[in-house]
Amino acid sequence: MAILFISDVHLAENESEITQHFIALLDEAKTKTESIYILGDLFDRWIGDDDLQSWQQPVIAALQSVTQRIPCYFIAGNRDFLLGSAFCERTGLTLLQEPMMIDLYGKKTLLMHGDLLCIDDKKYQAYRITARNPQAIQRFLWLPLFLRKAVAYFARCLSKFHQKKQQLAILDANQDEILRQLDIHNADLLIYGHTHQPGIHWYRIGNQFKCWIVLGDWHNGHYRVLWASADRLELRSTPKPK
Ligand SMILES: [Mn+2]
Repeated sequence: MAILFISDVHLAENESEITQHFIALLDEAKTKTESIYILGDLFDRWIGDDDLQSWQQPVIAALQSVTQRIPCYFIAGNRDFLLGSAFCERTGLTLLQEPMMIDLYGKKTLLMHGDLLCIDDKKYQAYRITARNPQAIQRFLWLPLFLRKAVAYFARCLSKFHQKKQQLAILDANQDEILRQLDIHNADLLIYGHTHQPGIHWYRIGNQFKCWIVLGDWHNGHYRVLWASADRLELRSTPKPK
């Protein structure tokens, strides 16, 4: 058996191939895994559980079908942190807070979306504190849908503008922060996504090894997942990179 980790699928109405592949992956995982962890940015945009659209129906049905058999956990990303209890009740997803510690076949493992690790991007971290304030979220969700759509559109434009101005290194996870998080949670392994820089990293402290795994996104024609089993951790990409 295995445990499947995915993040940054960025499901969207105009990305039907990604949606199809995600549904097929859930179908495969149903029989080959014992649980699934989705570490954020499953949806490219989420402005409230009441904004259901017809293209999402097959995704909801696939999630329902999988959660009837195995647990499927969700940690919110920066794009879909407004995904709430109504959607989780409908689909059977279990919402987890971050950072979340789990026991992964005996390894003390810390799970995050990953944006919290990008501490060099001070403007983003300041925005994050404001945007994640429970009262601010409540006020936003009270707005009618058309206003929420407009706010989300402008926020996305500002974010794109901000990212263009920044050096890539500032938008990446900070290694000292990764090691600090591993240390304060006494974890052996950290799994996160967000930065779209998939890879497995090792770091030696004395005679101890710490490991962090960055999940990949699903764009540029590659569908990236992490299959974890008792004896191996494997980042898979479909199709295989050339
Ligand atoms: Mn993200």
